[in-house]
Amino acid sequence: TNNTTSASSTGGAAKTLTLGFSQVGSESGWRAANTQSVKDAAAAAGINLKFSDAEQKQENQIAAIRSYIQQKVDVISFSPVVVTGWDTVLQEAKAAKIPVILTDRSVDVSDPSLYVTLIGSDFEAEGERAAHLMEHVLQGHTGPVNLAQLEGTTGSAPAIDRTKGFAKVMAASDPTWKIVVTQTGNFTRDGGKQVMAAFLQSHPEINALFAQNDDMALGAIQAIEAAGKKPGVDIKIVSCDGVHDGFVAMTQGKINAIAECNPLLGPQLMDAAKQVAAGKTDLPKWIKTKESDFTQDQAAAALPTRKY
Ligand code: GYE
Repeated sequence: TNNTTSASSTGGAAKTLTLGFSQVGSESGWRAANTQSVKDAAAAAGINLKFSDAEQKQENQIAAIRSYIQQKVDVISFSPVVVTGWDTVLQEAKAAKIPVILTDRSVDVSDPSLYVTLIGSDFEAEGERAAHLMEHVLQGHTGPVNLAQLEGTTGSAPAIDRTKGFAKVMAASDPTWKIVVTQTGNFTRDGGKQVMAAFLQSHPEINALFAQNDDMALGAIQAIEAAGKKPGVDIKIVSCDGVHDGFVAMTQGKINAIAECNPLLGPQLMDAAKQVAAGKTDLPKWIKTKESDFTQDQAAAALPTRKY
């Protein structure tokens, strides 16, 4: 019989799936929670995870993906730092017959078959939700609203789409409300602090801030306090994410509202990786994350149950 020859490949436990994951970096609390979720979910699913941190640099992500191709991993996943510039390396993965799953951020590619699915949030909707939260926070306000905006990493899907969603709602809002200054803070606390300090110098009339993530809001709060103003009072603040420190700032009255963006994508990624490795090709092209809005009055009650 040929039992002996087939025993090594078909007998015993199923082959362990190897997933190569290229993370954006470690720029924010959101990212830290996302990384932890991916690592925990891989361990729980019995998936062999190869993990690398690209330090917010596209060339590092491309190098990591190429190395996963060389190592012949079963599935590649990455959270693309920016939307453009992926065609070549994704064609290489396709030629090597290694399926690619995007998490968190989308790409702009000419051939959609270069990735199986995107697991992540609707960032344009988050920008719209943030703008509606700003309207809520400014209810009853009289006089002009001079908004500052701290954008995320230039060219990244969340920065592009949150800017778009926020602007769309603002355009239909009170015509005296204006975005007077907008610049990237690269999704970091330090970036938020430095850029906000410069904004306060050049535009002392600012009385509202949309920070595209909590970390930039937290950095901006330091700059606002250093300038002798009260965050959440003199300058109303709305941000995205809903990480622990963002919630704490809400309970302190320093952030007025947060449009949540859920980083706990690990379990869905492991599920999708298993399906794809088993040959399933018809996953939904976009597996959308569910999330909520939070205002100051809800923060204290919600804080103990927050998972990140
Ligand atoms: O909002 C920010 C992080 O891509 C949704 O990246 C993610 C964003 C998140 O640095 O905090």
